[in-house]
Amino acid sequence: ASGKEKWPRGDEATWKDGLRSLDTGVPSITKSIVNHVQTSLARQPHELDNLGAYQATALSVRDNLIINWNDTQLHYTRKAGKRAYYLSLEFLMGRALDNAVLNLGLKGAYSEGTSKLGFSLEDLLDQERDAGLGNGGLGRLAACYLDSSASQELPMWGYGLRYQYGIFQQVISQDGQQLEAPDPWLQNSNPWELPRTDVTYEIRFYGRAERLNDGSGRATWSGGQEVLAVAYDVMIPGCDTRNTNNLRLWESKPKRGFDLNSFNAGDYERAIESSNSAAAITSVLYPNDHTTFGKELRLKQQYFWTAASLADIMRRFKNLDKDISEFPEYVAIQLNDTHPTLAIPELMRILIDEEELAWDKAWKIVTDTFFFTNHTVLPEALEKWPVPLMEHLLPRHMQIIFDINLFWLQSVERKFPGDRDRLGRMSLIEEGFPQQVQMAFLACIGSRKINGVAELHSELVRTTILKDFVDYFGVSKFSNVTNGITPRRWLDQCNPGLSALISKTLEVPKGVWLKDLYKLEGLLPFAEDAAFRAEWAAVKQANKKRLAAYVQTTLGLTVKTDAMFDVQIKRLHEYKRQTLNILGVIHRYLTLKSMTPAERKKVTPRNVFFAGKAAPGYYIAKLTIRLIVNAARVINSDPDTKEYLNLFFLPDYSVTLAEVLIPASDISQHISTAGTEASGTSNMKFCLNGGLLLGTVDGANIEIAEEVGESNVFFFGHLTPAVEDLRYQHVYHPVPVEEKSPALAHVLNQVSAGLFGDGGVYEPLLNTIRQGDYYLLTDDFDSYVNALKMVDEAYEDREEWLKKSIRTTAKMGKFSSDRAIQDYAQEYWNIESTKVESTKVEGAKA
Ligand code: T68
Repeated sequence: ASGKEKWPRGDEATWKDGLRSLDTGVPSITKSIVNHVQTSLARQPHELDNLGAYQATALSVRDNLIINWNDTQLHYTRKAGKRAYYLSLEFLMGRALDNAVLNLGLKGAYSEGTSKLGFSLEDLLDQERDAGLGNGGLGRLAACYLDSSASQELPMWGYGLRYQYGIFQQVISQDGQQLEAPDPWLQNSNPWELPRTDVTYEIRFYGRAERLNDGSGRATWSGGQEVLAVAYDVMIPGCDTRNTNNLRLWESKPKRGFDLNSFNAGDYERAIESSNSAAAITSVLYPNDHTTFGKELRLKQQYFWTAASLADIMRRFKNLDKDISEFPEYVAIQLNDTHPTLAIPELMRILIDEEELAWDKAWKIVTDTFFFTNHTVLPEALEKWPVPLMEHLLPRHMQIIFDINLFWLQSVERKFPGDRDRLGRMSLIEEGFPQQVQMAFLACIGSRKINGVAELHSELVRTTILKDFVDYFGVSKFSNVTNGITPRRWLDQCNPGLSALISKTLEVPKGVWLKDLYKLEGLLPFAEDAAFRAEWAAVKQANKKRLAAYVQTTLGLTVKTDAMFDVQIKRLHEYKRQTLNILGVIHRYLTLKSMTPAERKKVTPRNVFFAGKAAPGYYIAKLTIRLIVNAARVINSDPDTKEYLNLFFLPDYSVTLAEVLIPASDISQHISTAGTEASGTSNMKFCLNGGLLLGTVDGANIEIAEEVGESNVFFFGHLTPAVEDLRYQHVYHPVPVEEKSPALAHVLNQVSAGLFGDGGVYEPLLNTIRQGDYYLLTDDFDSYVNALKMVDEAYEDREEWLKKSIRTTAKMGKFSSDRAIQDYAQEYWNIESTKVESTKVEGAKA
């Protein structure tokens, strides 16, 4: 920072004297906390509770973040280099305080400071509500990438929506059913955001689009509804650096508080209606993953957010005073799935209608700017929007999409003359009643590169959903970036015991290995060291006790901590096959029941944990939860078996709950039907924490096995190439479950017969297996049960198991999101790291 800016007014020395520097020492930290109690919160010290103390502490930490954030933004502006923007409808951030003090390197100081004031920092951390602005993997991936972008000192911003209500809270009813309650996460005010009431944009919906018909291709768009987008900035601190990136979230507001015309006419209802509908746009996160619903409000969210973000990006670019043709040299935009695809026609609209560029010039800029990540090949998850809906809501964009499609099909025709089938398959507009816009196709042709999120998945993208597009563009446009996770939250923060043991063993400060995760390989030789294995085991044991304490307080159930901890936590979905797991548990229960007491004594005791939410309208997924909960009641209270098998469904899964579950696991399950889970990211989190993996040959499981060695993972089930044929057989040559897997048939019959209460309740779930069996449970059940047996046997050899656990952690370097974000930065965005120097704020007191 060269400090060339002029001081706008007044006495420079007085200004500089007033500037604050970071609070890093305990005395300045306590002083700042007390200040916030007194002024920001207007509370009396003697009546301060944990919540108040959390808020004051958070505000104090925030002051530090703002200083770094401000310097970072100034630094990026002065650099005037290329920036990347990550557009995601979901950012599943979880809690911020622990992450912030750890990344700032101030956890010790804050802990000492709060304890001087009579509060334990750990209690205060527990006061924070999760920012649950996402459904699952896709949203959490975006959050990990933010952490890595700041830690890697990359000039990247996130853009998303500031939902009033995040992912719903899950409540389990008496009879085991999921109920949903709203998540008013902003209720106690949110110290981690900065409202920027000065950063606003007007966003239009509906109205009329009229082509000028002057040969320019331009059009005007007018009338309709206009709403206001207001920016809220969330500071993203990097680890062991001052670089603090920005996550900008948009809130919708009515442009005017009241529609005065209606108000004057006495129509009060209508007057507030316009303000209601504007506020509704960002009121709630859609809780459906892997399905599309075609709801108008969802499309409104998508346009509102992409239009506000692009307007903001364009304004920042214009400040650089460059020719518009240079836009892609200063801006890279990553589309997180197809949700932000409207950014493509929106940028075309800006370039053509506002900047008055010719079509080809505009299209070149667009296709040099965008990059697109696909997260699923499941057909029901591929976004399509009805043409009539889009025409109504976004008339100008629909025109532009038709124009894009016209030019596109013309060029396909030139490349493959006379191939009518191909033209039909590749059209952006799918024929039907109504016609629909295929968003993945639009994202594909409007982007410079397309990637999947693990090797197998990227290959499936190339050979299935986008095969024709690979034929057209050539394969180099389609590549892979295997997902990653941030080792800050997913090791150092959630498992401080293991983090400390690793630092001690590697003899390097954690700031070093946390930012170069391949350093974990240094643990490999220690797998052979019995004393080290004992320390490793002690950390795992402490984490199991922490989870057991959590279950005791929340569910009132006692967890035996000397048993194996077997965990499956993720969104409930048929393709993820929680049903396979629960049927496996029931099989184990029935087997135990059939044993003599002496035989049972040889069985490895096991605790099975489930957690996860089902989309509110997903009936079969909800039935699976009900079966798990009701099976748990029966199994946990059976005196014959309760020494050997216990089952827990932990309600209201969240990032924060994952932070307790993951470090405690001995084995975790990632058992999707082969070819259906694009990557999975919790598999990486478990392995990083020394949990072993039981899984199918799918997604990133494959690459984890490549890294840690197949002898350290438990694989089972059919492989991807077999899936299509097996599905065909289920439909055209069905074989009864009794013949294919007598063991499974027995389990299904016991559930039907009412082992866990009225069997009729579960018939629809059981019938998905008996008929059609799209996710191939019958085909994989026996091999699954066999794999579980292998896990039992391996667990019995205590020392060998610990070696596997250590080797697994040691080989997780590849799965740091730092590696992934550098892949994007170098291979896609062409942006460079730029460090904010550790100088104090210019002129500020030391
Ligand atoms: C997940 N996708 C993939 N989608 O399922 C998972 N979808 O394999 C992968 O590891 C992860 O993305 C990160 O790449 C999702 O999480 C959604 O949540 C979602 C939400 C709305 C609409 C569609």
